[in-house]
Amino acid sequence: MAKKPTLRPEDFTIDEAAQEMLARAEEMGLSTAFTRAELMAPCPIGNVGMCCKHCGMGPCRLTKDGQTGVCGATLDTVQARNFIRAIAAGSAAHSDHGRDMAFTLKEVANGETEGYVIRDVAKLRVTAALYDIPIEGRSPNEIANDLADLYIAQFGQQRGRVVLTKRATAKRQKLWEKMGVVPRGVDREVVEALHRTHIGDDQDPPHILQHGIRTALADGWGGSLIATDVSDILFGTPAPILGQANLGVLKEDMVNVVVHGHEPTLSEMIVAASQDPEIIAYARAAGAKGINLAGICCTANEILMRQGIPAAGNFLHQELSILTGAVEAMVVDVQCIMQALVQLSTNFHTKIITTSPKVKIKGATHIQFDEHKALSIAKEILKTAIDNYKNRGEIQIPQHREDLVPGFSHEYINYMLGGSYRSSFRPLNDAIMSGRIRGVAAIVGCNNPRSKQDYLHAHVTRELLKQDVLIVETGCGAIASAKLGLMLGEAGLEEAGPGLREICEAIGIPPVLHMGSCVDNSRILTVLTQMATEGGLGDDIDQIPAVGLAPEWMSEKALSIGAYCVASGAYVIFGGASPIGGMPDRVSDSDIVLRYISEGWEEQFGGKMEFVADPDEMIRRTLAHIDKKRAALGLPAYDPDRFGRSGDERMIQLESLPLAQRKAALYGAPTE
Ligand code: NFS
Repeated sequence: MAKKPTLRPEDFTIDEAAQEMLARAEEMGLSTAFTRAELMAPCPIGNVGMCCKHCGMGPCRLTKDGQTGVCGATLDTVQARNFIRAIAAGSAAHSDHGRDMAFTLKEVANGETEGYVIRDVAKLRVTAALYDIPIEGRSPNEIANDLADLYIAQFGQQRGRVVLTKRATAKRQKLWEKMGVVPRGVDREVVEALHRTHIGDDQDPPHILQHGIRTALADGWGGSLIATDVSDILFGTPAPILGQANLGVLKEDMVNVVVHGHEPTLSEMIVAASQDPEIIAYARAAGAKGINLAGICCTANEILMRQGIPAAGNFLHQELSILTGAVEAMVVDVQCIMQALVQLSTNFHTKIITTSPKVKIKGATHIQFDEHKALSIAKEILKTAIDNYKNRGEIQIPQHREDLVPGFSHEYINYMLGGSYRSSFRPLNDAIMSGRIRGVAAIVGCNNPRSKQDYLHAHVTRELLKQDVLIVETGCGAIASAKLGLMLGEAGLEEAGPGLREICEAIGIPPVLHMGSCVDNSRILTVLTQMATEGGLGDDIDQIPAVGLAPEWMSEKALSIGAYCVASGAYVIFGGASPIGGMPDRVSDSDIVLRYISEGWEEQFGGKMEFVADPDEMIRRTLAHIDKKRAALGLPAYDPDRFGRSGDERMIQLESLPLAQRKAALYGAPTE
């Protein structure tokens, strides 16, 4: 008899909306990633990187001391190969997204597209000037044409260096040159990673891993940064805007269209089409009040931070949104899209519409997106969704949603700290130097049904907030905090330590800053670089009291992000199992690679990568690292009692006291 899931919805997720939908799935006898994960134990050998399946002589499972593959490959070679193949796939995914954006910019500049314009001319000019592209007296289209050519060239470039790497600190660039890891061209590094890991090639683990760094740098300081730059230029650099998150954003009386995936070229056009009077009239004629758009995964982040379009949820919410029965169409492009959506949708009226020339799913409706006819295609997609409204069956929309303020691009953070004329990172650096802010943590990455949805994100975020750590977030981690209400000033502030709270109140920001999608981890690199160049926190990223965490990671993109952050000088902690963890208790030396990417990489790059399953241990290591970096900079040790006595919270407490006591508390006991 087939095994049945035994876990309850509350074991699978901390999100009440998700629990409600999982209960509905159970009632209807439908499987989800949550139940499939329970029933499918991961292969214990592949799970820890001890299986080589790169040629037809295997797969070789190396589970005994000294055992090698048929070709003689040792366990550390196999693990290093597996690891950099994952980095290469992640780097390829981000970078291909960046490439698509660069081509769209070129087509927009040439007037070949339908519906797009260059919305952020200021960012276009600033970005072009970084590469000495002439800007004075030239039209935005002329500048954009040159910038697009330069960016497109970075992918196929064979020699030299990816030009965006010059945006790192001077010290970091020199280190990369010394270590031989400056990426030459984005595609070249990914191809070389595949070549080197083919049977009979690179068989020296540190040498293999060094190329993993180079491939990841081609992502972080190449493909991803290009994706962020061009998205901002075409669709606007994000600034704070009010938004909402969770399944409760779906509307009972409207045509619900969920956009899911990654590239804003599609989702932005669907936003534009949904506001077209012709489409609104079409929806009304179908008996709905209008069209309601919502996002899933990083596409959600893209349109949330630029347009305030609500996020229906993060990665594990994709199936749950269909389970509401209220989604007329789920429109997908690339990455993080579960094949299970199509099968699940057959139990409802929901249409799964694929749009990318790169992604089709058996059984889905394919309406191929093309930038040249973007608006027309977006309208066609919406009409397909509207036509489907009449087919709705019984719906159940969980009434859970939270407000948030996303949109903290590095440009906005710079501006908010000093205004238009004095914009700088000085106040942030000062707050860290004084100890009001203990340090910074970037909490990013996916959901993974192998751990309770959002629990690790939430726990780590909340505990670090209490310790006066300023949090920046992207990707599905950001949506987790958004659903918990941590990204709205007052709500989030209640959870922040006193010093952090004081700073957030003074500047008027939430203590958890939403910085965008996963490719926008490039924004975090930019912020850290600006902090390093501002002065007072050393002269490179590895000196800043900052840590990156991906508590619920699952995608290869996350590994690429982790590797480029390490190469940029950051300490990166992944939650859950290590893909190269080995079985150190059974097979000696099966953790050589794991130790190398921690101790070895730290020696070389000042950053290190670790996999830590226990969330409290993640927090402990984060704080220890931050304090170590503070001490190395000669900053005062963090003291939670020193600050937080001038913030709003303090004033509210004092208001309840009689005047004399209030004065004494504020100014000290009067001296006679
Ligand atoms: Ni990042 Fe975005 Fe989410 Fe993970 Fe997937 S959506 S690119 S990979 S699951 S954070």
